[in-house]
Amino acid sequence: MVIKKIDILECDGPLSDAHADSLEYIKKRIGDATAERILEQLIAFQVAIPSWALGAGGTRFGRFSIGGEPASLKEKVEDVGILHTLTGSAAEISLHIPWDIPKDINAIQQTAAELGIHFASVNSNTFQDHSDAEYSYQYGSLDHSRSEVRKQAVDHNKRVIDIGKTLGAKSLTVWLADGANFPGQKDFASALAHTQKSLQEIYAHLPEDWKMLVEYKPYEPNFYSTVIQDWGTSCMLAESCGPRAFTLVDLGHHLPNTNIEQIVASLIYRGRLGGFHFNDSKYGDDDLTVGCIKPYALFLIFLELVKGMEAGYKATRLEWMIDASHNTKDPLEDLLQSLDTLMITFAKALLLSRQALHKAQQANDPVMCQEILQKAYLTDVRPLVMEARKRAGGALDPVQAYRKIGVRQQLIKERGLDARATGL
Ligand SMILES: [Mn+2]
Repeated sequence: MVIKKIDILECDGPLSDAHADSLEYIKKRIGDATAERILEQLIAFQVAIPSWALGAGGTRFGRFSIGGEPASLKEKVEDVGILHTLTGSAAEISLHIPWDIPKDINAIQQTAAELGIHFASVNSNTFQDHSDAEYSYQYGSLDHSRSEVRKQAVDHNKRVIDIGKTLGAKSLTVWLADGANFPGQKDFASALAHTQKSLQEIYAHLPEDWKMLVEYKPYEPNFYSTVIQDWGTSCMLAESCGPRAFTLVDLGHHLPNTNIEQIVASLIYRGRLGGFHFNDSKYGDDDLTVGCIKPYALFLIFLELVKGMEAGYKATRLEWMIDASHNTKDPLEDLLQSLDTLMITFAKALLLSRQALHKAQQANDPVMCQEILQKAYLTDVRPLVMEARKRAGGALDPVQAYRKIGVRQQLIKERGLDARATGL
């Protein structure tokens, strides 16, 4: 299904006057030049959609299909096309291998090109057994005690790089489930040493213009220990590989109340922040809609990101990705909400007066520091986000347009009620 421009304009029609008034109001408050500066950066802001988040996610207790799910990679790319058409900010798709191995590279590239979609980081998967593999990953992959299992996992990562190359991707994301469920089960040091050596072998296979992103997670699916448990371990491993290895921060991969914005600042300081998996959580790796639980924490994270970017942090083009799972919402509607929140939060961070904050910090004036943060955070920047979408050809209100156009009903008609996305 392809959304027509005329349909979007029809949905925008009744909202246009109110939008023009709101835009004029905020422009008066923050000034035309600031508004235009923020609009420019919002229009350029592109987020990668994960290929595994376009169908119903489910939990270990069950899975509820939503109908019209994308059953092939082509349909997944088309779904990202729908999101991009409605928002102008989802020009990338991040693939999961082996869930999404392209069968016809040329055809998939053509579909993506027609929709203006690029291939972002490719994700390897050694957290489940592959049907064509000789060895099981039940007790680990890159960290495994047996060298033949480690070799199989390293070879899988090399293959993922090779597939990504044919699609024009420029990075590999590695997330390991490796760890232990019980005390005494694994030798910590040798598991870490094996992981480091395996990552170095994968890194050696990277093309010159590629980078490797190493994701960390404190627990789950192993509940006692995880080999790459935190940002420090990830950073240490990245540094042991070389200049094109970086840490990837997944917001849900932290213990409750972790100061993620400080982690971001430390990684930028070290030149090792490579990318993000955005989501939100209440308790653990809940993979909920971005900003639905802790919007202020997200704002503080964006402040550090914007500070780094404004200070010229260019160790790599930061990769912005969403990593979410949907059990009760239509995945496409949920992703539209996440994209909207990311744009809103980015705009607020861009609005903050960096100079004023620096001055207040130097003067050791915590009251004024907080005033400056609140002023930016409490400004309603939605008219700027709507305007950015409008200028990029998207809809003023993407969720409303999605429903008015009847996208899900149309997808169910085209693909059937039983269509099921690949994944776990
Ligand atoms: Mn992730």
